[in-house]
Amino acid sequence: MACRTSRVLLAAATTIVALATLAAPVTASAAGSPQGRVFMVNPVQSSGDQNLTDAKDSATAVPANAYALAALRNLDGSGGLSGKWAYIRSDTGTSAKVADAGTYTRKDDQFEQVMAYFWVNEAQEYLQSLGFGSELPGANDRAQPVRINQWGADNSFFTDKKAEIRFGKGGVDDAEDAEVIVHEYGHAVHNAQVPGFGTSEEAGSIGEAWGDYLAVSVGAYADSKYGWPRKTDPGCVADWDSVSYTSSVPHCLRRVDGDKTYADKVGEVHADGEIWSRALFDIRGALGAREADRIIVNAQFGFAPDTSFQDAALTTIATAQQMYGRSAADAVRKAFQDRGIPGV
Ligand SMILES: [Ca+2]
Ligand SMILES: [Ca+2]
Ligand SMILES: [Ca+2]
Ligand SMILES: [Zn+2]
Repeated sequence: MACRTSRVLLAAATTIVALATLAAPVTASAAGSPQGRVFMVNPVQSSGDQNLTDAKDSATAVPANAYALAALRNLDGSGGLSGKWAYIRSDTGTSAKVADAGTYTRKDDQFEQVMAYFWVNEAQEYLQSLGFGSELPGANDRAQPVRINQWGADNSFFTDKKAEIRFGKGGVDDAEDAEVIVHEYGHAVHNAQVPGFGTSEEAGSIGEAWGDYLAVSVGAYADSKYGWPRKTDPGCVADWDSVSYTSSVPHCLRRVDGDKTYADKVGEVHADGEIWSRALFDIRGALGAREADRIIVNAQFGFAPDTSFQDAALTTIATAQQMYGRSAADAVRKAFQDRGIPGV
């Protein structure tokens, strides 16, 4: 199964320094991990500027203050973007060097490689911080292969055959938006939790919803941890990638705070995923990010590959009851009832 994003669907932290100028390469911090230049989730989200455009991948289309330097943790010391939770390959073009990771801009193919490494590592570190891989079972706690296709289409996907994520280029290069990166990583997490997950339309919709929700959750975690600005709605997914294929403002690939209910199902996984992702977003609103995400991820271990909304909702409610008791279970149930999920 390939789950598509883009136009169709589409640590012991060290310091972060917002760049004042483009000519300020910092390749390594004296005290710890090497530094990479990344977007603070994405440049639309961090600036609030809905008029940013791709401009054919030009470096000057995005101001220097949209970048930050952040620690690249868990590297294996090989000098490339290979580490405990991610390793990056590029089909064409030169592979990024860790020593240069603080110098790339968006016109460099290596920038997307650095973004992919940083955000996959960040996503797994977030899951680890929730207890997955220690107190709770690991959720894709392995080195995730990621491939950047320089000449590929404007499409990204996770392939369960190789358990590999591939990021396309075109429009805004997909790996310039952390929410696209983490969405795809969400599919990898699901597949690791339940091999082959997503064989029914409703299971596929849950997969798309989870990817969108994880993207929002990891972005919020990083914003908070590093003190990065967030100037767009928390419910908007892929504010930057979507500038190339949306005309209305704000630019969003999808939202996790929409009003769809079960009655709005159309039989397409990305569209119907917005029913489920809103429920996840409401659980977060009711219980807070940490408790909500521990319940949501832990419940997913119990989903059948072809689960229905009803069965998955009931499993999530039962997981909340078992982990946090009655009031948490009631909050989770209400979130699914508000979406009109039958039988909950
Ligand atoms: Ca680029
Ligand atoms: Ca794109
Ligand atoms: Ca966003
Ligand atoms: Zn997807």
